[in-house]
Amino acid sequence: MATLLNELAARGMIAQVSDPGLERMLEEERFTVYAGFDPTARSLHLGHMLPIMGLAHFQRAGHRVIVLVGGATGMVGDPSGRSSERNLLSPEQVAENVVCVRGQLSRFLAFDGANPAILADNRDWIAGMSFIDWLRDVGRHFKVSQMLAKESVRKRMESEEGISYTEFSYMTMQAYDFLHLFESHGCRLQAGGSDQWGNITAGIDLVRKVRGEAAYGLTFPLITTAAGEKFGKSAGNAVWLDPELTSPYQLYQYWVRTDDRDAGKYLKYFTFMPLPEIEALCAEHAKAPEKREAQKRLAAEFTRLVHGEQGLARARRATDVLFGAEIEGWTDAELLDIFNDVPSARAPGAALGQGALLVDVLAAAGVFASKGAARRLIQGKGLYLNNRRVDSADARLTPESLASESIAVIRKGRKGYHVVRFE
Ligand code: YSA
Repeated sequence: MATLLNELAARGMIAQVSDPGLERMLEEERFTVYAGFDPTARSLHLGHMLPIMGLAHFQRAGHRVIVLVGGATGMVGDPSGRSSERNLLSPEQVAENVVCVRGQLSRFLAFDGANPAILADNRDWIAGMSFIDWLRDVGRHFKVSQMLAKESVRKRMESEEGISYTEFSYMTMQAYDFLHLFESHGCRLQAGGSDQWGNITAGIDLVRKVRGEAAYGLTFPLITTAAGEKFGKSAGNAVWLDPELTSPYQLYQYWVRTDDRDAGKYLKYFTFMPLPEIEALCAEHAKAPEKREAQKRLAAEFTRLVHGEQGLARARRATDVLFGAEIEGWTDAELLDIFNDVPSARAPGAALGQGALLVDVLAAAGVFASKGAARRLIQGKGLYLNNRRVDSADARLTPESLASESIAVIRKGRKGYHVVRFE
């Protein structure tokens, strides 16, 4: 049997460990491990999923897991991995984000059963401390020279903008969290992306100084794409876990578009598929990459993990529509999501009840330059209404011509989609 760290390493999920003895200790003792997430937005994004998957592996191996949402640290802003100062969020914004992020985190780990995970908020132990107490009880354990040597601070000190005292102090808060969780829950291990190394080691040092005991750290690699683009971005926008911000269909499509060079890596990171199964799938994929089997499996596994079986079914049904499946029984919102980048036109809703000629309406709406052009396409068997071929140039619209509350989808030829909104 592979050890937990062996398995994580084989999945490419380990960047650094603070102590080579950690692998053996994790086999011999049950550890409590934590990772933190700052509520900087109302949703987590794909990058956050690597530490979450990491924690899930720990939980599956029988260790106790704490997920921390940074109600206090989110008020300050972590300088790690950032080249410029953050805009401070308002207390109301942070509080609102905490609620949303907590809800998301609670879905990926087991919070009941024999080994339940714990959800913590550092606001609970930091917000009540006075500034004077903080400087006397926490601050005095930190040497400024060591703080300045951390990469997160050093990089910013070298930049023109520098670093504010606020962000400079961030690491003391995260270090104090580790000490607090050590004392309250016997937590001896902190995990996070590799940008968190400085904050994690600050906590390890604090536990040693204050308690004279050993604590450990482990980081996951920060994900970058083979093409050198920022991971988890689609056309410059973050891919979110909140279905209101990134629909299940968009999420599914993000993974389907994964570069062949990244597919195997992401299957290891973002699914619980056993490694031999991933290797077999990748071997099959290499024989016929154009089928995108590895990407499709990745998209399916991940969409199911985040949005459940129903969300996956919706994403797949939406994908089928783009490949020509008949379009019926959708909502306007769903269709606008699927066809978000195709031209759209408006037509009068009355045309449906009056049985207007399709060619007249399409020409008036600007989908065709003229009625003649529409007719010619129908005669050439190239016009589709809701992905059903229009067989007659005399076809008329009816209320049944709609695919949702107010939308009909027109297709010219194989891929020329237009959305027509009847209002
Ligand atoms: C941690 C511990 C505390 O006691 C208090 C607060 C924190 C939060 C931490 N300082 C932080 O700011 N984390 S984060 O909200 O920016 O990201 C959450 C986790 O996702 C971090 O471990 C981060 O390294 C990881 N992450 C984000 N994007 C990533 C990624 N990991 C891998 N690849 C990416 N692209």
